Amino acid sequence: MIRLRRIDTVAAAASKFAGMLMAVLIGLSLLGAASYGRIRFGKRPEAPAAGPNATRAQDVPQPLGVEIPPRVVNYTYEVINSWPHDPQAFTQGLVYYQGYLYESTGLNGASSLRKVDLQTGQVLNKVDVSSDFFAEGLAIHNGQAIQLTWVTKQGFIYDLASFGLLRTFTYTGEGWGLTQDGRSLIMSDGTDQIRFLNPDTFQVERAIQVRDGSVPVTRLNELEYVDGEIFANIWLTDSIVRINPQSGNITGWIDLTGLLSPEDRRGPVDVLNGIAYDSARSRLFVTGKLWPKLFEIKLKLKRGAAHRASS
Ligand SMILES: [Ca+2]
Repeated sequence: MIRLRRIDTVAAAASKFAGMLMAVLIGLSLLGAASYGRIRFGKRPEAPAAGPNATRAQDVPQPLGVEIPPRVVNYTYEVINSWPHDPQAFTQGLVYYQGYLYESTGLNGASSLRKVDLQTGQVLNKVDVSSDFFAEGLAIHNGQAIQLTWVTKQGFIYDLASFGLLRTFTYTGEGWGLTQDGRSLIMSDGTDQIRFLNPDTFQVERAIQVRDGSVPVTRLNELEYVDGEIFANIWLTDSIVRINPQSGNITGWIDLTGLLSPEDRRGPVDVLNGIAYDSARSRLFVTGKLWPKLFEIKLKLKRGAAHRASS
């Protein structure tokens, strides 16, 4: 009995010790969890300012150091209107401004700046660019038309009303697309980079690298600033991407496959290129190089598998 009691006592002591140990362990683990939680959630990076379609799972705890990419929305289109477009115009820049289209056309010997009537496609004013240059992107800023050239690192500034050449400017790299956000000129150069230039000095203020998730997206061509986002044609594709101008993140892919009908492709048409936006009436215009038509389109959500730059 004594032996049994002793065993009971030892068992009771062991049980008591185990209970205390458990309490200590639980306490330590609670402290650890609280500390870990502060590191894990307290240092979660803030989401950058994003476009209307970029959302982040703000309320869902994310693993330490892992950025959740913005949601990329896929769009198709609906044609609202179509109008004639000069099939000789190798469109490299397109702008809608105060009731008219302005267009920059490329190719050495065929480059020009044009003022175009939207509904008839009639060229109302035109100035030819020297055959030494292959004209590219076009933006209108402060009553002036600003035109890039492809590989000659020289841009032209025209008076918008007279099309008189006011001056030239230079830049580094290639010139592809050009638009403006009211403050800066926004320029693509065929890479995944978009540069923001001071419109008076043409100095680079900042640059963004365009990414679909973590995948760089290159060949960004004609540009348009649309309600706080940058739209860009991807050269050699039927796609336009929507880009967050702060982060460079792609927020949407617009698939324009089939926009130009087989009948309209009888001539020597080239690729989709040319985006213009009528901000007053929220009208989005698109065309292509040597396309016989220009379209007003409306974006529609696309069902099905997500398009990623890596696919
Ligand atoms: Ca444009």
